[in-house]
Order: sequence, then C-alpha cells, then structure tokens
Amino acid sequence: MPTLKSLNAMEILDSRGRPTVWAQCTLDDGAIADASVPSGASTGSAEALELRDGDRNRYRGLGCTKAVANIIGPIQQHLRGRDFTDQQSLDHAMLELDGTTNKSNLGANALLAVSIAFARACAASRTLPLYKHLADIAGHNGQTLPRLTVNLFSGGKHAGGQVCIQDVLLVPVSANTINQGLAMVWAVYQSAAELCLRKYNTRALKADEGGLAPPFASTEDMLKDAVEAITAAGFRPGQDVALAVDVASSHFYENGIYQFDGQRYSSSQMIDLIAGWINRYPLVSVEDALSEDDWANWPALRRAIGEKAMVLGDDFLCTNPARIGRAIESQCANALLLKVNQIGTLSEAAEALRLARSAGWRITISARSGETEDNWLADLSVGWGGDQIKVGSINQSERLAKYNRLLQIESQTHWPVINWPK
Ligand code: 2PG
Ligand code: MG
Repeated sequence: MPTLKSLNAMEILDSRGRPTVWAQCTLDDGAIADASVPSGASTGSAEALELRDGDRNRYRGLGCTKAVANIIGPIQQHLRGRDFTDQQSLDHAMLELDGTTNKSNLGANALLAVSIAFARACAASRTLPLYKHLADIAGHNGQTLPRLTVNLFSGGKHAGGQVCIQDVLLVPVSANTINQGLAMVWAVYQSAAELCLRKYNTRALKADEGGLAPPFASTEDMLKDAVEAITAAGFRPGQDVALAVDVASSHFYENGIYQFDGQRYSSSQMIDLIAGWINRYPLVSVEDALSEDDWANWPALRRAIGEKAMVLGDDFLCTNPARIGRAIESQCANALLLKVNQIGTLSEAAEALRLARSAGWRITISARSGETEDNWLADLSVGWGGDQIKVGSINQSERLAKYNRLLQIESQTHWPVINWPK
C-alpha cells in the first residue's frame, strides 16, 4: 500500500440535520478519497463512543468539531508519512493512539471516517471498485448481492412512539435482482401509503428512515396492515414479499420487564408473543426481540424461533467481537446485524464478521437512522458477502444513495441476489 500523505476533515450534517464527520485521505501516489460517518438514535449501550462537543449553545451539544480536530491534529500527525501494509495496520495505529476500549479519546466517529476514507483511497490506488477492495480486507470471494430488507412502517425511537417496535421491513424474497426487489418494495410502499390515508386519515408522514408512521392502535395492527399492503400490491405474503421486524426492545425494557403496547411482559411472555407473530405472519427475521441486557433469555428465544426465523442481534451484539463470542458460546442468536460505527473501524468490524460467519450465522449489513449521502455501505454489503442489507425505506436521498449504488454494482457485475433460505 502507498504512504499516507495527508488527512483532511470537516463537520457536515446528517439526514436528521445533526452534525457528523467527513474525512478525506490522500496517498502519496495521488489517490484521494473521502468518507462520511452515520449516526444512530436507538443505540446500544455497548457501542463505541461517538465524540460530541457537548457545547449546549451549538447544535445542543451535538457538534463534531472535536472529532474533526482529532483527525486533522493527532490522528494525522500519527499516520502521516507512514506506509501501511494493509487496512489492519492503519486501524491498529489509530487504536493504539486512542488507547481506550470504547474509542472515547479520539472518538469512534473520527476513527471510522479515516478508516473508510483510507480504504477508499487504497481501492482507488489499486484501480479497484470499493466492494472488491473491501472483499479483500475481509477475505471474502463470493459473488452475490445481498437481499433487500426495506422499512415499511416505523415506530419506537424513529417515529413518534405510536407503537413500541421500531421497524416493520419488507423482504422481497422472490426477487432475483436488486432492480426487481426495489420495484416490488416500491409497489407495496405505495399501497401502504394509500392504506394509511384510508384507515388512519394520515398522509405519508415519514419517520427518520422514511418509514410510514400512522397512529397504529397496536403492533398487531402494524403487522396486519403490512400484510394487507403486500396483498393490495398484488403480491403473495411470504412467497413474494415476507416481513422482518426490529423490535429494538432494549428501549422499553426495565428491571426485567418489557413495557409493551401498554402491558407488562416478562422475557418468556415476550418470547411467546414473538413466536405467535411468527405463526400468524410471514415473518422471516426478528431483530433485538429481547433486550441487550437480557442475556439469560436469549438462548430460549433462539430455541423458540431460530428454526423459522433469523434471530438477529443489533444493540445486543453491537458488532463487538467479545459480545458476539459470548453469544455464540451460549447459543443466543443465529444472525448478526453489522454496523461498522458501533465498533469504530473496518478491521474490527471485519473481525466481528469472521466470528459470526465461523458460527454459521447470517449477516445483515445495516445503515443507521442518521445517514449521509455517502454510499459506501452498498459496497460493504457486497464486498463482505452480506446476506441482507438494511438501509431504511425506499425514499430520501441518504437511503437511495445506497440503493442506487447497489443497482450500479448489479449492472456491472450481474451477480445474483443471494437466495433466501427456505
Ligand atoms: C437499528 C438502526 C437502523 P439506529 O436499530 O437497527 O434502523 O437504528 O441507527 O437508530 O440505531
Ligand atoms: Mg436495530
């Protein structure tokens, strides 16, 4: 790899209009590339620290000028003029400089911007598309595209809190291409928007990730309406378009109790509730069905639904190899939601990916609720052989940037979308 010549950085705004970090990396062979980092709202407590300025008079404390200054200052000083043999050595140098386990010194937002900008610059220097360079970093040589999982309805922290669960997503299981999958999802979204107007008298009010968020009376109604929208669009629920949910249950869990739809549920009642949904609805994937702290009950959850659906860990695992290792050992889940900014660098995320794969888990590569118009996530989902990609809904440019990049990769490679497991 060529020598790192310089870094630049800037505070930019994400899709919620909140500050985030942009970085640019220049190599001595002239390659130059940039990257922007996303930001979550329903964050796991084990996530790496996103450094914010804390000045209440500016962006209510959310400014990222300290993270930007860390890139231009100490990180650049530490990396400039050095010849990194691979991504790992670059990331390792930054981790060494930070010296903390949660990146609280330099900020995971600063580290990730540099990590991805460097990867992009190296791809440019090798004259490779980013997804190929990322595939090399992860040692992946498959030739498939991920299956889409696209937000239809939103609740929880991404909407007005009408219902507890965060996302109901569409999975176009019969689509053979990204192009076909997007057209199917779009048709269902339009049917759902019409349904919202008819049933709830709401126009297409959208949540953070573009999902529809009418005042559902219950989660059960949310699932029923999703099935109705699939049918109204002319598709067979389950055979053409299935459903996935992100329960995001850590956000309504306290002292061993889930406050769900106005009632109190124990962990085993939550498991029964979700097993019931799987029997009644075409549900193929359930994310964060239990809280990030409810370790004792995840194995029972996996036993109850793991044969029929993906038992996906997001806040629960935080793309953190230590948590993933513990979850594999105690058979807590069978799938990983991978978000690079939960851990902070590409190399650590690649380690999380390898670990999950070694246990035979499936992988969903995911965006955040606060995104930018940067499209590196699409390349990551292809390069790392993601089984699914979760980007949000089929609107808003920060989401569409990723879908459009997937379409580009599809038209260049003609690789098939990965088969949904029967
Ligand atoms: C999630 C993500 C994306 P956030 O919970 O899966 O939907 O949300 O980025 O707010 O953590
Ligand atoms: Mg989630």
